[in-house]
Amino acid sequence: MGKNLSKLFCVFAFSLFFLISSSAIAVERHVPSQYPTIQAAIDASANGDEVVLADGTYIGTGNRNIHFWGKTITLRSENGPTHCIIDCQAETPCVVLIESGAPVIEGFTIVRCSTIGSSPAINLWGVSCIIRNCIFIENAACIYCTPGPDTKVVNCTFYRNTADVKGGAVGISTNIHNGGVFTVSNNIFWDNEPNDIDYDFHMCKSGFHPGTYVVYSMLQSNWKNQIRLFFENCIYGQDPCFVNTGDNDFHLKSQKGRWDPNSKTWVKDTVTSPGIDLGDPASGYCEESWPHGKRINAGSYGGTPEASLSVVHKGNVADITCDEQVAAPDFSAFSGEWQVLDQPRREDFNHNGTVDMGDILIFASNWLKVNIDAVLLLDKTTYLPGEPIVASFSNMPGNQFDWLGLCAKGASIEPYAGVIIDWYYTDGTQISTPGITEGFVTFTSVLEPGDYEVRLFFDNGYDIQDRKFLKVQ
Ligand SMILES: [Ca+2]
Ligand SMILES: [Ca+2]
Ligand SMILES: [Ca+2]
Repeated sequence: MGKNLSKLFCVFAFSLFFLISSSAIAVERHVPSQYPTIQAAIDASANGDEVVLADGTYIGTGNRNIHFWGKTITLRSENGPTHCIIDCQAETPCVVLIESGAPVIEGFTIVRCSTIGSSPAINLWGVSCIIRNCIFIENAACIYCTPGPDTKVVNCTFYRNTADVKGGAVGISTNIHNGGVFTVSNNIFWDNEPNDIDYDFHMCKSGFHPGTYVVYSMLQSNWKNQIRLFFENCIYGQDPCFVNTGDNDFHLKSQKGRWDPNSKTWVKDTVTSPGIDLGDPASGYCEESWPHGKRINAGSYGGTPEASLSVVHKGNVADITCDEQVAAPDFSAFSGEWQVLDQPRREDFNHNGTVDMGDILIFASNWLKVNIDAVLLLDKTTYLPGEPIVASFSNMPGNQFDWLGLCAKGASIEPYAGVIIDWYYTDGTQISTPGITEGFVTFTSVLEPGDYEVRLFFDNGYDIQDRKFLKVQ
């Protein structure tokens, strides 16, 4: 073997050893099958490990007042927050993260942590932590945070939490650490006392914190931006349409369907939550079941196969990899999911609760299709009453009866009688011309001040292909 070749071989062998050994380092530690408590599993963990909790309710010593000891690990549920509950029974804090490590906490329902005036459910001190897909219910303050360099609370639901002074759901301070950006995105806050999120200004005497950003979230109160606390692309005071708060079912209602964990089926509602497709456009939607609207939902199930279905038919149902074509990688992902389900799966295309022959047929009918979404744009987002609304469209299929409709924002998708205020075919008339794939129509209805949307449809159909919101004021 030549010198260079043997050197190359050594590099290859070393790389292979490193790959194998580094993949062997990360360990899944299961509670309660391998470790009796959450703390026992964390104590045994090294950086990179995952502590995975089976469905169940976790109470008592070792399952509250959990310390991460500065470890960068993931603490997650096996099957999402619906049946994985950490109940602190009004005792000391659930989770304490202090000063080091960059852990992830994912997929729990966290209830009854602490009493008013004591520690909150999760106490962060200068830690770059990600908390996602969690539900916080009836805690005495949920998250008290001195943000680390990059701290995120993503896709969580906060319901009926209470703090003694400020921030029933999330409180922020900067008293010790030089914090970084704290991002609170894609969340739903509802019925928290005395309010959803707030700054503890008494604690802001030292240190520097560039800001907390609350983005793409639903809040009950109409917040204004203030020093170090900024709200962007949020909606305020609108009912999130939870399925059943009395039964702790925080799935969002949808006329297209939402997962019912009791019957393990998809169920259709008479309303559609405004939290569906509300999340950050930069957040990944691809794990959501189709129709996902090509946008992540707000709340605890956003970005998961359990996310409630969108009314917007963007993308292709069989494009599991979300790369705009149905090809071998999609089949590879699909064939791995052939089974009866007790959890929703992206691959259950027809939403009947199993990945089966019906889904195979849907997959086959979409095989090798390349997707190009129809696109709708408005000339403005805010109009005066009576001001023309110009809606342009492109990538349309050119059917004779492709059409555009104007209606109230969030109006029912069925029945349509009385919902559509004004409509035109793509030729701008109510007579129609075939072969038009791009162009514009102008709505001239005099609208009362309020929130509206324009919807795009194919061939006299009622499935929304794209929509844009507008305000008249
Ligand atoms: Ca969605
Ligand atoms: Ca694909
Ligand atoms: Ca199916």
